Amino acid sequence: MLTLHISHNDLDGVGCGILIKKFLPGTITTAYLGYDDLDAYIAENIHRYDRVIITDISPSYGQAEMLAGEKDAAIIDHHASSQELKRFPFTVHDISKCATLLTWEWLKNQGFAVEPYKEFALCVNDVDMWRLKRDDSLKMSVLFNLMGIERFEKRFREEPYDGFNETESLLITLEEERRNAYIKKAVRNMTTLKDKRGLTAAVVFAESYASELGNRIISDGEADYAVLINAQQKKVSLRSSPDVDIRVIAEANGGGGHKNAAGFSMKEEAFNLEGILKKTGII
Ligand SMILES: [Mn+2]
Repeated sequence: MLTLHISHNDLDGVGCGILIKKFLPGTITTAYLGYDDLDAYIAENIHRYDRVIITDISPSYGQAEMLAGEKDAAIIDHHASSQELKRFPFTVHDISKCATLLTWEWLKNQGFAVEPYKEFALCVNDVDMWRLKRDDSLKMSVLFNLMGIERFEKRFREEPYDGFNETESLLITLEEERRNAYIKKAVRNMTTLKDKRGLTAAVVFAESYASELGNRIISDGEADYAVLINAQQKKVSLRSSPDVDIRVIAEANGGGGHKNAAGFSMKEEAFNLEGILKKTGII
């Protein structure tokens, strides 16, 4: 049986990949994708596989309908934007848990011996759902960003998570020090303003550590939400306090996410490079 596993290219998505590859029998090909690439990838690739499993990311309704008609399929997701896919019997959808934890439960329900991976799944859940009740979950995220998808996947397929080893701990410490210095500097250069809705927005330019920076700004309580602009990649990340819905801003700009954590790519006209060049007299 040839299985195509498609997952999101972040920690939670790769956590799903680790569990699926570790426990499901047969030949499994995993592709880690961003939200924008999914439908085209499915259309181009599924004819070569007997089964398709999609985790932490969801196809369009039409694409899911097509899968329901012709493939052995499973979709495991927790994003509110894919709620409507719940009506397909092969969909596991629960916004209260991360996709890695949902995948862990899905495998457990099928009788796979996933118990040694419970801590890993709970740790990913803690950081992906921004619970931050554990002191190792942000460190897990740091390690993921340092190692990259392939090395991280290999590491945790080979051995379940039972604390970090000495080398991992050192890497994490060095990275945390660098991150804290970066965040301090970014916050110092933050602009706080009132938006159209009368909410306080904190705007920061940041190429790195957007999630951590957003989280810091929100937990400091100085703004209702944070706008983190990555000028290099023309991406905007949004983080908000629990009672403020910033997904509406992301969706109005063609992006998506959750109520308190969302993002979008800036269109050319929104990122006014020409304006900057003109105002500086370069052109
Ligand atoms: Mn997720």
